Amino acid sequence: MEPNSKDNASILCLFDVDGTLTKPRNVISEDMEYFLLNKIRPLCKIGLVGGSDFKKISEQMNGDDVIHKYDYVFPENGLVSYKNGQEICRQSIQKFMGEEILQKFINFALKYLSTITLPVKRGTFVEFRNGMLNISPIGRSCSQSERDDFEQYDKVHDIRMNMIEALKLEFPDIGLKYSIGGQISFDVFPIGWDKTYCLKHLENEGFGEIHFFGDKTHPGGNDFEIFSDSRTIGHRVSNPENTKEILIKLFNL
Ligand code: M1P
Repeated sequence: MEPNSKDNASILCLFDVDGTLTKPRNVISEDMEYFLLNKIRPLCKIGLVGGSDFKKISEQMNGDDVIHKYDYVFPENGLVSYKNGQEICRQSIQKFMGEEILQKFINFALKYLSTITLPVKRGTFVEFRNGMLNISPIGRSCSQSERDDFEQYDKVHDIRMNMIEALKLEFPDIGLKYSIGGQISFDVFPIGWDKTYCLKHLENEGFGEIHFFGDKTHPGGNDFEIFSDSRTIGHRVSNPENTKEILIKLFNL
């Protein structure tokens, strides 16, 4: 497998962060960072697109200078976007939904959560981000082991899927989409504000090929839309080591 474009400068390799470049919730390994910045960046443009906000992405990618290490950085699916170290755009969910509907939605979510009992519950059940709400039945302030346990519990009891169904039923026509991307929560955002949103910022950048690498590429996963979008060449990865292997084959390294 080799990129089809003759000119590597017109290739963008765009990476999901969590599970693709880093182990879930971990910092990128020294080896992986060295490989990307020293072996891949000289060959093509490189970018990141994550569901998390900038703070979390920069923590996972070794600090705020991530915006200088990568040509493009798209936190929150690209609702916040950086190109060549500069912020170029910022979108917000409150602008899209309006305060009244936003509050009805948050109130319903909190009411629903107040009716379910889990093995443990902690705090921060609704996290408000620029471009999405992140809802966590256990609460985002849980410990790593509580987080791991919830993920297993959810696989058996479908806590997140059931809550999403209840939200869909209550708010059938407000243009929202739901995505389970991580271990303890799900994201809620306007339709079209999935990872394909970041492709808007790349339309006039002259790329011949945009290779996307992600681990949650199955239907319902938060990489699915961009992975299957006709504007990208999608690569399904199982972990950071697998991402590296695919890049080695792709560029004949
Ligand atoms: O990047 C994947 C997901 O990572 C986190 O999910 P969780 O805390 O449930 O493991 C969140 O930042 C989520 O928004 C994001 O989609």
